Amino acid sequence: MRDIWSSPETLTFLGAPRCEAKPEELRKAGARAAFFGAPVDTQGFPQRPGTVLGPKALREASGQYTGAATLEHGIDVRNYWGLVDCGDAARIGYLHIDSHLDTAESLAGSTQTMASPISRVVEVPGVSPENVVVYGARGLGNPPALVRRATSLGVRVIPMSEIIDRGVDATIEDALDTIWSNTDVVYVSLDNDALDPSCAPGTTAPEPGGITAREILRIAMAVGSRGVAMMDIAELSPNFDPSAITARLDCHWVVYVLSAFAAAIKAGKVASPAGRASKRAAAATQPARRSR
Ligand SMILES: [Mn+2]
Repeated sequence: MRDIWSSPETLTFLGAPRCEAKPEELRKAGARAAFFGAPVDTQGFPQRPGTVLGPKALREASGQYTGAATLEHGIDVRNYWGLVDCGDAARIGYLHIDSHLDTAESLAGSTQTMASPISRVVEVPGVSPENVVVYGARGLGNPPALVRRATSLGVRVIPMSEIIDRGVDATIEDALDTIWSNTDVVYVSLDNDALDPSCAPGTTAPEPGGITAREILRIAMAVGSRGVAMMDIAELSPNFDPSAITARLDCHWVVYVLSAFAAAIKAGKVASPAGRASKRAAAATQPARRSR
């Protein structure tokens, strides 16, 4: 049976040569026009999904013509415009480690608030709610309206209660499977209030009953072993932590993620994010000169 849902990797729009979507590459190719796919279904019309297949459909349809010149003008637009095909925009997975759902549409009239990251991230082109996970939600900071909104947005919530029941290893693997499902890259955000205040008191809204220091290092290794394109750390407030253990734990988070990522690249389990990183990655796996 013919596979109508996918097209060969080699199929490009109007048979145009492939080109990376970078200004220097486009200049080098002499391109004055480029085809660039954005295979996403937005949440604006959830009853009729399908636009995720649009770029492939255009490439397939264009392959049914022998040329690219109209009867009226007789100009081959591929040659005239130096047309190239830049492939598709990356689909992005997003892991949000936080005691808060952060699904508020707006706060006090503003849509860009500390309680709205999930509402905003699902609006980013290339991000589908089915690749968004909130991990570690708990406590009194999640009113029913925000719980309902998490459901209506279609993001996956793995609450702290589930992490306690099923364990860190099983739940973080589920989270990673979800954010990595048909995506090219992932973004991981760690809010310090996901952590238990006993190990991370230096944060704006400490909530009891959170992820322990041991558990977050375990999570870091799981995250790193799959690779990560972007990371951030939110809500680090050193003024609430005279012992400075929160910042030290955050340092560990970054180093453990990058270390597990480097080990996975070295073992051939994941691809290096860029060829130029290979030498640096190899250098970074040399034994550390000093430790404490
Ligand atoms: Mn939070």
